Amino acid sequence: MEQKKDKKIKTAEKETAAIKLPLFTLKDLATPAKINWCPGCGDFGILMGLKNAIVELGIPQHELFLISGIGCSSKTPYWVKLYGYNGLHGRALPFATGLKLANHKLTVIVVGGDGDGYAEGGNHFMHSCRRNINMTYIVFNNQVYGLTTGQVSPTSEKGFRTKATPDPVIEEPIHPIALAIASGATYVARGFAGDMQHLKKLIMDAVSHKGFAFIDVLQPCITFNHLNTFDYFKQRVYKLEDEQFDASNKIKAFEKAQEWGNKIPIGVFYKESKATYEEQVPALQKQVLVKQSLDVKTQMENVMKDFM
Ligand SMILES: Cc1ncc(C[n+]2csc(CCOP(=O)(O)OP(=O)(O)O)c2C)c(N)n1
Ligand code: SF4
Repeated sequence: MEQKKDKKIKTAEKETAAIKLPLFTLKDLATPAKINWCPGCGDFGILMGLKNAIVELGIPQHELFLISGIGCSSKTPYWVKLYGYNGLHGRALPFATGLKLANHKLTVIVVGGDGDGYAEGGNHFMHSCRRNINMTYIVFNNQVYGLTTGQVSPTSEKGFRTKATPDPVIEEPIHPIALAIASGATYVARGFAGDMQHLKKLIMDAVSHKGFAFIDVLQPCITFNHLNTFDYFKQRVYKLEDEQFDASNKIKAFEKAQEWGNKIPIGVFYKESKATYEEQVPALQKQVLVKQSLDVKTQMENVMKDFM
């Protein structure tokens, strides 16, 4: 009788151990700051996708760092309880690079708008892709400058006009997916703010990827972009995984990246396994930089000797 009871207790203990409880819940990621995006903005879907992905990934909060530039989308770090930094317009990626070099064990997620990432920060985007720094970059692409009330951005479509930019755009937009592939990013995907579950999975996949992971997210700005709306995208988006797209083929990925119009693909365009930047920096192989002791005196003496 006693033996049977022991066996039952042990089985129950084993079952309890097998259930993987989340380290924290969505509630733990809440901050006291009030969200001031326009009600109905696409940014909300991305925020929920991001928070759900963070909970499901189960990376401890103190090992995660959320970095942004300036813009409506760049306010995201205020509303997710992690280490965070709301930086300068267009300069989120250089800050993230510095942080990764100082402590490459941190999981770094960078967020911001299409103006921030493809205009003011366009140069940094290209070089972060080719360096293959192990971080995730999520661009909230609403094809307009939201925070500054509706100027056109590098992804605004030809013919697009806003109250702030009444003359129609005469330039061709850039193709962020094609640009990222051509620049050497090792994970390139597109999500849609109106499909939170799909976006959550992309974010989890991107954060788990070793190397520079980039997700361009279609994010309707309901206040300043009356062309690329939720309905516009709902009628056009389809999932690459539904057509068994081969994301290991760079040429095919590049070809697919050109598709924009009546049909807009979302999902993973390209994925490749390659050494990261951090793995190739000799000084980082022993220990994270912040934990290495600095013999400042000897180093300064050596620098002075070089100049003498
Ligand atoms: C160096 C610099 N240039 C311009 C600005 C003004 N500015 C602030 S946010 C912004 C654009 C925001 O658009 P986007 O990055 O697309 O983000 P959204 O607001 O649409 O999320 C601009 C031009 C600035 N703060 N700093
Ligand atoms: S201006 Fe546009 S992007 Fe900014 S919060 Fe409002 S709807 Fe969102």
